[in-house]
Amino acid sequence: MKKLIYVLVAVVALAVAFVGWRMTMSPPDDLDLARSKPTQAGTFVVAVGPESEPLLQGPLHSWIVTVTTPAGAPVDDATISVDGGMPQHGHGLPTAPAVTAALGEGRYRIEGVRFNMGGWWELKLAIAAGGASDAVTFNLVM
Ligand SMILES: [Cu+2]
Repeated sequence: MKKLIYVLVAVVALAVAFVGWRMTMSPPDDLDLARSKPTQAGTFVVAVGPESEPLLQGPLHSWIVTVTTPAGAPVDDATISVDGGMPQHGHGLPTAPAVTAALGEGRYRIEGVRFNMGGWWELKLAIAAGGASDAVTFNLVM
């Protein structure tokens, strides 16, 4: 019985140490922080940016997403869904951001974005337009 308790204590201690270690991990040195890039299959080119700077940790903010074809033509009929999280912490976004307006010229406003802690965040966009769908992931370090 005592042995079992020792084992349990050791397992809990290891789990706590692992979580602590993950929380304090720094992002990879070669992390791609580009705010504009082609989607995974090259269907679209996407640019993202907060609607207002500075980007603060804590409050809700809006982002502007600009979608174009590889040739640079704006894509105005896109359906965009937003996902993301912190790869090193194993959790998703604290909110459920969504597109609230198509602004024309391939621009869309995403509202409800919040980064509630420091570290490496991923913002993942799934984009469908004109019968094609593709996805892109942006990295951010808060
Ligand atoms: Cu986190």
